[in-house]
Amino acid sequence: MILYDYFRSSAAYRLRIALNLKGLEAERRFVHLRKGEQRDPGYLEINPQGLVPTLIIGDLVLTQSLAIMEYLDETHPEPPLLPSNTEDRAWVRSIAQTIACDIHPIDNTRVMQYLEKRLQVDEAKRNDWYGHWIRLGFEAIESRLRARPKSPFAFGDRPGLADVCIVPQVANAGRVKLPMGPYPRIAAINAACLEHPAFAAAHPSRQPDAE
Ligand SMILES: N[C@@H](CCC(=O)N[C@@H](CS)C(=O)NCC(=O)O)C(=O)O
Repeated sequence: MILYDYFRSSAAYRLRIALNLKGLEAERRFVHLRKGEQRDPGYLEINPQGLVPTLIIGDLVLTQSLAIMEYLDETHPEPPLLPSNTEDRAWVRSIAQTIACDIHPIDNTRVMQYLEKRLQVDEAKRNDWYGHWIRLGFEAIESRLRARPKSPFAFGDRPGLADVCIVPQVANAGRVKLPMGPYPRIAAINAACLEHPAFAAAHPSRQPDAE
């Protein structure tokens, strides 16, 4: 199993956590996103979107962190990343997708670089943009978490797909010093997860390519 990774990539961070939760080890290949290595022809042959993560298992090339994590959950069911009940699975996926489909893509490296280089948006405005979309998503997630009984993790007593997406997104929020006060449930889940060894080992600062 080969993981194309970058320490600061929150999508790759999700997958690192999921692999750790499943007790799976991958050989790591690092793609330096700030140097533009994701657009090297060799990498584009592997992942034509020029994004990390990519997971290779034998002849199988897997892209898109949510799709990869669901694949891993089906092939390595223990411990499960999703609840057993259909309705609960839909709820957990909706939290994960709020982050992976609605917050993260608008704040992605290539979007931020487009704002900077093509549209000449200055750093303060770029940070405003970055924080704005996180706030909007976090408000919705906080409200959905509040509507459920309080639990250590997003859904129940063990971490799953929602937590795996929340923690890297909170790390991204920290990069623009977004105050977490308005999101006490998200902050508490993040704190609980950071104590968990699978999350701790996946932290960007603990990766071999960390700067
Ligand atoms: N939806 C994709 C997003 C992957 C993605 O956007 N990865 C970012 C890093 S977090 C990336 O490779 N960005 C490179 C770029 O924007 O040029 C997934 O969940 O895997």
